[in-house]
Amino acid sequence: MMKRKLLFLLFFSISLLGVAQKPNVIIIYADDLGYGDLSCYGATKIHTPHLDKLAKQGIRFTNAHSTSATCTPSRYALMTGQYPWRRTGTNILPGDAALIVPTNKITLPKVFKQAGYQTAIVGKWHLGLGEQVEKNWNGEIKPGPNETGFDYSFIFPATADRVPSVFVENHHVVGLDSTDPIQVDYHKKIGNDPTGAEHPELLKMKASPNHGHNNTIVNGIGRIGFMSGGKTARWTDEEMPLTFLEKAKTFIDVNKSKPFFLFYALTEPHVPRMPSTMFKGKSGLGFRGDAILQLDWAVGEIMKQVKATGIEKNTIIIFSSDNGPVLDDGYVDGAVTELNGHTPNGPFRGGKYSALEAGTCVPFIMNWPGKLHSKTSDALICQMDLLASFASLLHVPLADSVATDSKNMLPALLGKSSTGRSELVTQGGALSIIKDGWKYIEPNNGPANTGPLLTNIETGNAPHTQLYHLAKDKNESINLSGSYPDKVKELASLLEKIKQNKP
Ligand code: NG6
Ligand code: CA
Repeated sequence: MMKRKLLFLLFFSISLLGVAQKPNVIIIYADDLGYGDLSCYGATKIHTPHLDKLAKQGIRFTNAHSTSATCTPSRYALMTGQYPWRRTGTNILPGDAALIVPTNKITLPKVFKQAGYQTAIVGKWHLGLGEQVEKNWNGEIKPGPNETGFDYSFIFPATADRVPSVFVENHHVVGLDSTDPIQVDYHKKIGNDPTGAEHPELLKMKASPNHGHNNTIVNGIGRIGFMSGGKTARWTDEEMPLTFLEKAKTFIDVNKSKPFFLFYALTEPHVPRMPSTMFKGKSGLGFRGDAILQLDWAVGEIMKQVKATGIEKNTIIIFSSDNGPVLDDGYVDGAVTELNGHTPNGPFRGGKYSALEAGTCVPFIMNWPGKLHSKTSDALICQMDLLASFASLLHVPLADSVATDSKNMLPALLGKSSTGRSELVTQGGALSIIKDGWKYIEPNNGPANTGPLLTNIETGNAPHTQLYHLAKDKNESINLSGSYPDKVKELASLLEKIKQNKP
């Protein structure tokens, strides 16, 4: 009898220990940060000491990708472990869109929940809210992040340049005065608020011509979409990083003795770039550079908080970006005129919106003090793989039919293997496939450039076949499709199979 009790106690304490040892996981996800935007990725005109430290202590990946060259599809894939282009309606969403993440399927935060974690998202969401476009912003707004796996959410609904320009905590707009209800419309003006088009003299930052961004003015900045009401709830852009940081730090502190997963989705350096006063003018590269310094500072503050709460050794911090860089994305903010030789693309061609490498090849840092050795890894990995990788780390079983595009890359993520995925499909306007250091871009009839009147980025679109030997030609400058017809055939047919879900 005694023996059985002792054995039970032993097992009980081992299992408790097991729980206590599960690492906390923080994913810090930048918005529109390019491969070349950090000094640890080769930037010389801008200095990002906190991210450099994070990278130096951990693994710096040089061949890590978002699935897509814009925000919504990349975030959809990160959440669901599925290629976003398998489903329609996963492109850049308006601010009033309905939720596009299924509530009845596995998601990245649900993997953590199944392993007993507390989960939270703080920051940008951009995956829709509610059952439909027409919704009451003044009541309970659901489903949203809380229905897709997050115990706690403090978000803004879409992008910083889209209305409604308010924070939503769990299911409610923060700081809303019920006598001044919010209304949102993406087709026509609503209420009496001035718009950027009618009253450009009221703007503190001009909208670029041709882009739009001239609907309702919030905090002196013209937005995409119209809103009325909610005056007390509207955000001040300059305060946004501090607000998100405070929420993230509090979540870490409150949950320091449990395993937790925090998705800290920064707004920088997405437009409108309106940094806090302490960063305005600091980079010498205009507000885009200042926003990058601000982002680096926030990462440093999170590292400090992790240390201060005594959980540094047991906390994984992952840093990445949802898509590549863009300079003029809608506002006259100095990003183009004050670039000063900075190269957000790093060694790549293209950028945000592009099928070329700068669209999806982004910084990716994995930090786990005490567990990982300082290393640079060329393994081909994708953010979408985090779902299967953490399921493996935490022994959460995944049925064969779920999150099928997510691959377990744990050995690569932990630096135990330099081998990554056998292939990856990336999405700009066109789809591409990368395999064994080669890249094939599907022929398509889209424009070759987004145009000098807009973002002025090479899209990678071409009506003919493109094949690049990325391993030797990161810049995708020599199209080898004529010389390697067999390679073209192999990659085109593999892409077709993956599209039909039969890899
Ligand atoms: C584009 C917007 C751009 C930005 C982007 C979304 C125009 C002309 N441009 O449509 O400013 O909001 O959508 O960016 O409207 S993302 O990073 O969230 O994908
Ligand atoms: Ca983005």
